[in-house]
Amino acid sequence: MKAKRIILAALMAVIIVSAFTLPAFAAENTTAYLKFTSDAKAGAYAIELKAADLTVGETYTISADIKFEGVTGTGSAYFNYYPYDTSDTLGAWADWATTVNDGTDTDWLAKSYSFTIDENFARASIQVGFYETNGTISVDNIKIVDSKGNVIFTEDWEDGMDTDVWYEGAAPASVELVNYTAPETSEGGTGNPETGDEVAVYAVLALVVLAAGIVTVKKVRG
Ligand SMILES: [Ca+2]
Repeated sequence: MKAKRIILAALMAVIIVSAFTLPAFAAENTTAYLKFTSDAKAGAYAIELKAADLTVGETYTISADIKFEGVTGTGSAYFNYYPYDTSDTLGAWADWATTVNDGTDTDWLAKSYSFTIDENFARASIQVGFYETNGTISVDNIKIVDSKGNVIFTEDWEDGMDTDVWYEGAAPASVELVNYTAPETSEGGTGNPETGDEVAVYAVLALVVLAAGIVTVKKVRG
C-alpha cells in the first residue's frame, strides 16, 4: 500500500507541474523592434500626420531609438520629416537621423527632431528607409509629443505592425519584427494575448488538477 501511495503522489506532482508548464503561451513581450534590410537601394515605411490632428503654432517633437548596420551606397539610410503645404509643395524637410550624420555599425542611437506647424501645413510624411543605399535599419520606441509632453503618436511594435498606420513608402525592403510572435488565435485583432487571460487559464488548470489529485489520494487512503 505504501508504495502505491508514493507512486500516486509522484504522479500527482508530475500532473501539477505539467499544468503550469505545458500550455504553449508566449512569454510576455516587451522588446520587439522593427528591423528591415534593403538590397535594392530603396525601401521605406512611413506614417502620415494630418493637419486635422495637429495645432497651428504648436511645436512637436518626434523621437526614436534607431540603429544603422552595414550600410553601403552613395545615399543614406534615414528617418525623415517631409511636410507639405496646402498646395502640396514640400516645405523644410529634414533627415533627422541618418547614416550621413550618425555613421553606421553603431549601437542604438536615441534621436529626436522638433517641428512647428504653420498655418499652411496640410500633412507630413515621416519615413524611415533607404535612399540609394543598402543595409539594415532597426527602429523602436517612436514617439511624437507636443510642447506640453502630450503623446500624439507612439509605436513600440509590441503588438505588431498596424498597417492602417504604417505604409510602404517605396519599393519594399525585407521586414522583420524582431522578438515579436503573432498570437496563434485572433478575435478580430492582432496583438499578444492579455497576460491576465493567461494567468486565469493557468489558475483554473491548476485548481482542476489539484482537486483531481485530492480526490485520488482520498480514494486510495479510504
Ligand atoms: Ca519595442
